[in-house]
Amino acid sequence: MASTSRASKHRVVAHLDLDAFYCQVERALLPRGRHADDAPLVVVQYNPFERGGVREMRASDDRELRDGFENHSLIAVSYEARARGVKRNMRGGEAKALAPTAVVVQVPTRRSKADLTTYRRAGSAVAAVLARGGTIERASIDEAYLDLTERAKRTLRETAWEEVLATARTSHAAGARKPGEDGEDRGAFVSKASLRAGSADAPVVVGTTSANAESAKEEEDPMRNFRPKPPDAASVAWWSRPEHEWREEEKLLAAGAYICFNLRKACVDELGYTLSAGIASNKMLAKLTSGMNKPASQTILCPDHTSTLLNDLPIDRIRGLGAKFGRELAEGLDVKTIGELARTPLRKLEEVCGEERAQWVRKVSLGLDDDPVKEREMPKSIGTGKTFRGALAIRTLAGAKHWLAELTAELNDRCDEDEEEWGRVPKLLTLGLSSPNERGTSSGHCSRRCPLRQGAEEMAQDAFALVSKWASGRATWSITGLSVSASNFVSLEKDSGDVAEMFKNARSDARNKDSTVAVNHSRSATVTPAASPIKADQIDASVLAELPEEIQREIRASMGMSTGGAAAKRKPQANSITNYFSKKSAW
Ligand code: TTP
Ligand code: CA
Ligand code: CA
Repeated sequence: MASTSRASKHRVVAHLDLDAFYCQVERALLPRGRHADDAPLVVVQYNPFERGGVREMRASDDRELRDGFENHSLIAVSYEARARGVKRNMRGGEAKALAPTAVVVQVPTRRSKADLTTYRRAGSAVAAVLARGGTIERASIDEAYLDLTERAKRTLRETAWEEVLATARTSHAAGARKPGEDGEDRGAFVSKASLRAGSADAPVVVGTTSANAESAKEEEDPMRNFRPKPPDAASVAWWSRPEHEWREEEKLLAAGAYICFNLRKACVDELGYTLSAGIASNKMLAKLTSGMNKPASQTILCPDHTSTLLNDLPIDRIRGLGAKFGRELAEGLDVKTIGELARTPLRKLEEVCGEERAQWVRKVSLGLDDDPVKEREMPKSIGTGKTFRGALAIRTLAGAKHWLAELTAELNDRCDEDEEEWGRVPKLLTLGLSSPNERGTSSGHCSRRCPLRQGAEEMAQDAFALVSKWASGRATWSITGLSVSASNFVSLEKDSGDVAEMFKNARSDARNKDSTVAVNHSRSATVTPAASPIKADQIDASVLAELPEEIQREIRASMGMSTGGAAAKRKPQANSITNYFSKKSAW
């Protein structure tokens, strides 16, 4: 059927982003009743210059600061605080001057740095709810893309159009114009203010002082630009078209808006968090629209409105055109907007940025983006390393001990993050060591491994034992590179639904207990005791294949496994001590 095959290439992609994320998490952790629910709230960074070192504040501690916050910089600002002119990157003192009733909460700290575990866990709980909608690609600690195409098709088959429409029409329609309205008005939809509305970095639209903040008058309500607004007249007109005027792709997007609304509602009902969303035909456009009507609102962008939206859009609003490259383009071509970029002849684009990039820029300027929404892959190993060249080479066991403590502390943090995201724990600790004295290897690199015991200190002890043993066999030695990695992951057998459950428990416990208890508990239940040897069936062939050949041989030999085979023959990744291990992007 022609219409089905045409419809099948249309995608429905949503981008969802939590509103004032850290603030929402912190508000939920504050004792109920201590402050009004709508009190302005800001989250501040710890003070790195604090005399006597960074104050340790665990997630479960009362982290509300009543004084001494003047120089702490703001990393998250609630919408109530934004309404009073408070912006991200201000200092705590400035925030209090603008909003004297603001609640100031400090980010949790651990080992002299910010501990984002609580926020990550909240982000995972939200992602677990959103994943009910379709393929999810988490894009940062508080945002994700969803491919809603299949779900939208099913919705249109199974749900009455009136029902879909009744919910979907609560969304703003970006770039829509009222019938008869000419193009001159379109700037209203693409101005910096409308795109950035609600952004913590944005210039604040309404100025108000604490003196008139109490005013009951509607127009002096500082929150009036920061509360969810009903869609404007142009949006309403667009949604009100009779059904026969709707094209298939528009209906699909409307179904996407219906699904997205319900997912956002589930996040509010089940977890208490609000998100804003953009629904469009690709990731780039969805991301662009999700921030247009923050907070707690969603915006749909249909194909007919895309060029209107992009026409006056400053170049730097598009992902990939924000930094140096965008500036080079703007200067080289003397253009300011995406519309101007779209009208630049391809040849001119190629002169400024080369053929390949010109193609990309052309597509982007037309609102095209075929990047699929893809679930992030689980890394096969997590590792970290450091080189010590020339005079920096390590020549004493004390030196090795110091650096191993640093490396294993980082490795442990990353294992914790990995556990939260993927619900698994590593079983194999591999030490990588480079030494000019190391004979028998072409690269001067050798590896040692042992069963992995959870915990930074345990890992440091075990890695140090491996280095000590290596050094004890040599009269003189020096180490020019050290790395530690964790691999051979074993699932904790927690499905994604449980993440939300686990987080709810952690939240209710958080006030009097360390909120990591839930995770540690489930972890200890499945961890192999440190002393138990690694058995052949505990090693995943694909993990083994990722390790350097020397380590593969060693592991196989120690477990009596046969050497060779397809996995063993596969070329390992670059053997450099620092970039060998698959890096995991933090989010
Ligand atoms: P954002 O999504 O950029 O901002 P936000 O969620 O606070 O507000 P908005 O409603 O405008 O989306 O960032 C998510 C969290 O990441 C934020 O709550 C705090 C943290 N963050 C920082 O710590 N430093 C930063 O520079 C930024 C941008 C965010
Ligand atoms: Ca956000
Ligand atoms: Ca974000």
